[in-house]
Amino acid sequence: MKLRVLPLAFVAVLAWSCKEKTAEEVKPESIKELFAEDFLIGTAVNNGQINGDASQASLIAKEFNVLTAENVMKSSLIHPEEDTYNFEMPDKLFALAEKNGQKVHGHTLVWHSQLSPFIAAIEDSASMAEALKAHIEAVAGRYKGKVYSWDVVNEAVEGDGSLRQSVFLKTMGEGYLPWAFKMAAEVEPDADLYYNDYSMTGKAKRDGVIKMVKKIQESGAKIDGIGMQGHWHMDFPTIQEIEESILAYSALGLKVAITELDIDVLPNPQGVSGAEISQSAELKAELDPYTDGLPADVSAALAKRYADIFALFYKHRDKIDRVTFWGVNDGDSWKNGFPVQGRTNYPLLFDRNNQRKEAYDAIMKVKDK
Ligand code: 9MR
Repeated sequence: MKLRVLPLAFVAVLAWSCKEKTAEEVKPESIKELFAEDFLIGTAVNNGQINGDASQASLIAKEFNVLTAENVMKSSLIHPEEDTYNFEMPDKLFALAEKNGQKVHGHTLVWHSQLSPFIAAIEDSASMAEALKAHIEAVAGRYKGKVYSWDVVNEAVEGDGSLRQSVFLKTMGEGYLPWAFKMAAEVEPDADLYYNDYSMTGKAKRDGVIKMVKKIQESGAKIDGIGMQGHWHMDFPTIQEIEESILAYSALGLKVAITELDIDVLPNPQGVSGAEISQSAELKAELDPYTDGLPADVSAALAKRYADIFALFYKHRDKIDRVTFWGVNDGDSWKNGFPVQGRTNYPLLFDRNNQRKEAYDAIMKVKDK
């Protein structure tokens, strides 16, 4: 009797341990692996990270498969004067991405903010076209064949759906929009070309963006995608508003990317939403409640919010090409300074010591359901 039981128990243990091993082997070990078949997972990188800051280098390589320069490819930095280009940091970004086997998303070619002062001062259409052409040729041209996708135009639509009264609109009229996409496609025909903006879930703005994009499409210009900056909050936009927007943009026949994702956990000063950098509010204690750490209930609520959002992204994985976080850890985030300077915010997946947060673990379970 004893002789029969022993081998059976041994076989059972062996079978169990083999099964465990197989399950472990296929278990994704990073967020980019989890969604490898679904969409790219990206992050914005700052100067320290581009320079290879050792405290985050392996995390960035492990978790993300596409990088965006948080600042160094914006015109005031990469092209501060008419005949001056600063390619040192962007070149380093491309080298880092190559070393890590990551793609690069280019941000951004035509944007009213962080705009080179000499372009901001232009007053006539011909000079503006000439300056933007030179800018696009130099910047997109330098990285031709190395960029996965470009934000060609950034933040050209207001909350009410009207076109922003930017220096581009004032000098060139609304024709600057299709013109910019045509110019980008001439210089870099192989990258996906995006229109990127914040507050993309508001009805009026969404309608305005769709109207504008249709005109770009009707002009024959190449446009491949819509970037929805995800500078969102705990209770808005709703999952339904995000879903309706993904569907509406996708219905244009374009890819959708969730760009610049972060979830603000702090009280929102009245009248501020989106990422209108010109807005600001005064620092008051009640607007900065978590200076000593994120309370457990808020951490759990943030984890649920991220899980709900990623469940939606996963549901629409056939429409979504990329999800990019706007920063790696909470300490890096621009949200510590906007719209109130000097707050302690917790919008990302890694804490100030680069440790995974509850929100990270919640996202890693999204596909189990
Ligand atoms: O995160 C960026 C921050 O470091 C800069 O100070 C800021 C200046 O405008 O730009 C931030 O990134 C913005 C992005 O380029 C475009 N969408 C809104 C983002 C947050 O302001």
